[in-house]
Amino acid sequence: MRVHVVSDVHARADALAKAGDGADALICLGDLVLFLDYDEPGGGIFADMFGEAAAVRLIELRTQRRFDEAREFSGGLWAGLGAGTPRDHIERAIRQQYADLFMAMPTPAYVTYGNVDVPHLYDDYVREGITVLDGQTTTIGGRTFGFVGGGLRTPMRTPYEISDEDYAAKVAAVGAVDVLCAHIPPNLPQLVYDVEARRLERGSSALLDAIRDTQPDVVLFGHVHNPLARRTRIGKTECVNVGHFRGRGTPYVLEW
Ligand SMILES: [Mn+2]
Repeated sequence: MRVHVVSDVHARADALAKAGDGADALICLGDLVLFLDYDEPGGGIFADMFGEAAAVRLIELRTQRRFDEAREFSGGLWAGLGAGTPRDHIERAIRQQYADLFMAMPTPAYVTYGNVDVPHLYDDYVREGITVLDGQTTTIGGRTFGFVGGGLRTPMRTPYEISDEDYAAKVAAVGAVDVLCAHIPPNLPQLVYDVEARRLERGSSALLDAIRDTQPDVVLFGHVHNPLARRTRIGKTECVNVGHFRGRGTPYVLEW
């Protein structure tokens, strides 16, 4: 059995279309949408709407952790759009990305949400052969897989951030599995520190506790685009950041 795993696709529909070549199934750990492109500020929904210079400015403010100023800056731009609410503008752009990505996605695919995803929009684009799982399990090639989507609260206020309590409830709902899949890493410093952004992203302590308690064979996640460590071991459990698919364009391979 060979499964290809991607995360942080961020609108790479071209590479996503080929990500299942040679695999029995595809797993996607979320972050399909590209809102702000930290690597190429001219890309993404924000730059499409307000231009590259505005995107550079917003990235600068966020990188300097000036989150209140960042919100004030982007709020002013949204207000200047005039007719229609900002929500309408951004939802149209996100819908276009989901339409392209779910069309390109190889099947069978098992998908969970990232912190920049908008779960309530999925129903309009998910098609035959694509299964969306969040706080749920499934069996792939005789092994049980658990999926925990979304991120935890941050000052960035990305669309799918939930409370630590709600996140822990999803981890508990998944329970003991062979392979545990999440968007964010277990909360270990070497897994949550981004060496490019030079900051700690949010990892989950509930995931970490569950790994220690239930010892899955493998834990797969993404979210941290340039982690200090790509993998680590917790007891007998191999923990792997499957990589920033937008940047790499190739999937992580899991075989058994
Ligand atoms: Mn991401």
